[in-house]
Amino acid sequence: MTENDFSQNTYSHFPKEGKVSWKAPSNIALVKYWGKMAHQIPANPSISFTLDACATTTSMGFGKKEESSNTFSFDFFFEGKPKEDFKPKIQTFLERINAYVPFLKEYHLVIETSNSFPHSSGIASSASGMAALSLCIMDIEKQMNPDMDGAFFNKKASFLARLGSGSACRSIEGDLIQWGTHKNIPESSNLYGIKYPFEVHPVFKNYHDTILLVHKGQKQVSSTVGHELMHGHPFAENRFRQAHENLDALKEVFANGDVEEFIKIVESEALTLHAMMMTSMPYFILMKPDTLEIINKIWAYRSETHVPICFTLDAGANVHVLYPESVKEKAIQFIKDELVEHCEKGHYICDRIGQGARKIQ
Ligand code: 2P0
Repeated sequence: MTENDFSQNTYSHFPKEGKVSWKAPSNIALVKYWGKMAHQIPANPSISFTLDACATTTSMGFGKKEESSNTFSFDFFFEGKPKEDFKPKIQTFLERINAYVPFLKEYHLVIETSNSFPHSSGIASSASGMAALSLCIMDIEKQMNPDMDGAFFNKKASFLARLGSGSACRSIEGDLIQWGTHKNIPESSNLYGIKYPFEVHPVFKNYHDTILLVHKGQKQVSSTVGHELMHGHPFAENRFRQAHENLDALKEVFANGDVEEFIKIVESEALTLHAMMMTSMPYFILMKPDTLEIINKIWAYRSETHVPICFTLDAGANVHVLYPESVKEKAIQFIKDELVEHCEKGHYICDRIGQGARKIQ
């Protein structure tokens, strides 16, 4: 499919008013997206577990304007309060998607959104937020075009979400989502995320992700700046090639349930992401001393007990601790005994792999 497939709009009617609500989850990348080209095209393919507990709920009220208009008009509320400083990001998003959902300018929108996780927890809300917003928009479009099938609905929601925030395109469906063209993954696309099309062993079907909130402050580097730093980065080409290779290697790992190989790839991806930031110009260290303490304790625990628990990182100091269902009790005990002391105010979030966004009401 190409961009054009998303701009063929046939509307049978324009509802006068209504309201739609969606809850979309966050996701955690196993092979990381880091670096992009124009129009939110990723520099390399990525793959993620869709999460369950960390989610954004968004409702969108819509009322037809009296007269046709060439501007967007919307009110925005975050956790029940008007939030003016979020509006420019939404405005930019609406402008980017205008060609694909031209009906939006015909409506006044009231957008209300809230997160299941605490604000400023260092958990990115852009993925779940842009996914929930895109699903609301698609829900309205579906009212105008009731024949739209479910597969197209999800694809276009992912396509729109990507234009808001790259990783958001992986937050529409569950449970393992791949985004970005890869020669050995049929149907893979730079334009939207797809459900991973190959065999996945049951061990990877109910993985846990306990998110250790090491540092809840504002991120030192925004993801936009981070992606930018891959332009002209001395290791960029090798890194992008490595992401392709890791996706190839994961095919067998997922099929066989090879948790040991999974751990090697996932931890290496996390450290590579941070290595890219440490070797860019300007350079950054986003890990905190407690991040390293946690990593070292996970390694020591794994080598002593052979419990297959591992970590991954986002573009920040928090640590995602990943483990299969079969070792859940042991992992939680270890986290409580040894890792929680490294969390800010002892805070952490128990999450797990999820099945994707859902409509509310
Ligand atoms: C990922 N991250 O694959 C990578 C790994 C963070 C670390 O995608 O500029 O918010 O909105 O497209 O998606 C975070 O970047 O960036 C991200 P934009 P996004 O999840």
